[in-house]
Amino acid sequence: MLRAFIARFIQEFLADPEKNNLGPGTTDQAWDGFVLGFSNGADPLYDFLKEHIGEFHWSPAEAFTLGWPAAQTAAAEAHDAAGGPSAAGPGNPRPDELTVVSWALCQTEATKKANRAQTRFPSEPWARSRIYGQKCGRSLQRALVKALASEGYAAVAPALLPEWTETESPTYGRASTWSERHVAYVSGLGTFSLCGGLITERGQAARFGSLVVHAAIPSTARSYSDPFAYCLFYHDRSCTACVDRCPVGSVTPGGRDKKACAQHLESATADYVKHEYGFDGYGCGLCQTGVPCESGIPVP
Ligand code: B12
Ligand code: SF4
Ligand code: SF4
Repeated sequence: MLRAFIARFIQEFLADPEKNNLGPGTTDQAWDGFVLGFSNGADPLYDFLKEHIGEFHWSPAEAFTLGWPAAQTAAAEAHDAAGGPSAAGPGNPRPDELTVVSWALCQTEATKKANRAQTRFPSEPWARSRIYGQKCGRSLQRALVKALASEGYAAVAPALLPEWTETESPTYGRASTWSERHVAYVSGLGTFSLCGGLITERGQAARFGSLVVHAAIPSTARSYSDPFAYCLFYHDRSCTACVDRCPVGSVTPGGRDKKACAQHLESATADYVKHEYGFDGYGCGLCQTGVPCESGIPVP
């Protein structure tokens, strides 16, 4: 029942042009639908992520406990306002009493088409989706936390916590305390790829969000065991399209140079976006558009 409530909530949120848009000066939609997955807070893969990425990566229980004071206040306010059920529960629930809700917001055909035509810098809609689409995604996270509180379920959006931070993984370099892609992977949404993006059933051209809710919701089945199952390069070496799309050589069959990507993204594209499109932003995503995994799973 809660699954359906969450899916309906996201659907209705995205159907509202006041919320789902590419920012000032346009009425274009930011996101064209979504893919949704669920995983249990006690899934052993969350322990694996601590070994794999670094001890700093939060388990769902750690993230929930960090956000609990604010979640409790929101739940109490929702209770007072609506007279509905109160989100009762301990501040330190058992991991198996928690569910991670993870979603991918899918780029529109117009944004993908515009980015396909680019060879060095992002198209305007893609750059807008990075800034204003992200704003929409964050509003969705906050609104869903509030809606769940009104239903009596305390929830926390880990990536929005003030404690969330980027840091360095001993093995993988630039990382963070809550990796939305890894959470999506655990929640059955898709697999990693040669260029690093997560490929979902709607492809790589997407942005991810998640929250941890104090409720037991059945997990989404992971239809893969190989973490790179949906990428053609790992499947049969038949594709390296993202290597060719990257304007700065960040993607190679031997691995990725995250620093080259970050340098291009955060410096060169920021200057370009300001100069060409007139707003403070950045973006790239050339490796996620004009490639076989852009809009679906390319592996037969
Ligand atoms: C730091 C960061 C960056 C850094 C580093 C990127 C990186 N690869 O980690 C920089 C600035 C370079 C960057 C660039 C971009 N980013 Co960024 N970024 C993040 C951020 C804030 C944190 C990522 C993180 O914690 N990574 C953790 C490390 C460990 O991840 P990793 O190195 O990729 O993990 C590898 C290993 O785990 C490995 N692996 C090996 N063996 C195994 C085995 C198992 C079992 C598993 C599970 C994994 C695994 O596979 C992974 C892929 O190679 C997230 C937001 C968030 N909170 O998650 C967005 C995020 C990853 N970025 C995103 C996007 C869209 C972009 C850009 C396209 C920029 C843009 N918007 O135009 C580019 C794409 C670059 C690329 N090729 O992936 C999206 C991802 C979309 C997608 N389809 O995957 C995210 C999730 C933001 C969002 N909210 O949607 N980003
Ligand atoms: S473009 Fe090809 S090699 Fe690159 S991630 Fe997509 S399927 Fe894999
Ligand atoms: S986001 Fe751009 S710079 Fe970064 S890996 Fe992809 S194509 Fe290369």
